[in-house]
Amino acid sequence: MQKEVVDSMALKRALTRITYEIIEQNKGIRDVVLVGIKTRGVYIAERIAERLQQLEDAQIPVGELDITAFRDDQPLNAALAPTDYQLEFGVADKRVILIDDVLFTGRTIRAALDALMGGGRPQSISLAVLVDRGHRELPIRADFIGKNIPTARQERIKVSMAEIDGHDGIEIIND
Ligand code: 3GP
Ligand code: 5GP
Ligand code: MG
Repeated sequence: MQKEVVDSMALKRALTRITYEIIEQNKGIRDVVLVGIKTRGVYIAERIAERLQQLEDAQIPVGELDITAFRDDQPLNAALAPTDYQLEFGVADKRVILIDDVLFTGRTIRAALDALMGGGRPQSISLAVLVDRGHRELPIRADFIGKNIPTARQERIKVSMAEIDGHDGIEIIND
C-alpha cells in the first residue's frame, strides 16, 4: 500500500523553507558549506545550494559523503576505509550543513560525523533532513526538518527526486 504524503509542490516549498532557515540561523551564509549524504541527500543539497545562490548571490560548496558501509550495524565492505576523507574541500572553521533525505535511527548521521572529522575542526555542524520518521537509537536530532512523518517501524518512506526518480514526492509504503 502506498500513500503520497508530500507532493511535488509541497516538497519544493519544504526545501525553500529549509533554505531560509539555514540563512537565518547562520546569520547569512558566510563560511557555510553543504554536505549531502548519498544518494538523495546529495540532490537535496544541490537544490538548497541553487536556492542559496538565488537568494544570497553566492556559490556554496557542495560535498558528497558515501557512508552506507560505515554504519555500525553494517558489515564493512567498501572501497573506502572509514578514515578516508571523502570531500574535495576541508571543513576547518566552516559551518557545515549535513543533509540527508530520511532521518531514522541516527546511525547514518553518526557515521557521517566521523567521516567529516578528518577534514579539520568545523565551526559547527548542523543537520538538515527532508523527512524525520522517528525511531532514533542515538542522541541525534535535526536542526532543519522538511516534514515530520511519524511512522511504524516496519513502514518505509519513499523519497522521489526528479533527478533520479523522474518526479518529486514523498510516500509512505506499508507492505
Ligand atoms: P538513498 O541512497 O537515496 O538514501 O539506503 C539505500 C536506499 O534505500 C536509500 O536511498 C533509501 O531511500 C532506501 N531505503 C528505504 N527504506 C530504507 C530503510 O529502512 N533503510 C535504509 N538504509 N534505506 C532505505
Ligand atoms: P538511519 O541511519 O537514521 O537509520 O537512516 C538514515 C538513512 O537510511 C537515510 O539516509 C535513508 O537513506 C535510509 N532510510 C532509513 N529509513 C528510511 C526510509 O523509511 N525511507 C528512506 N527513503 N530511506 C530510509
Ligand atoms: Mg538517505
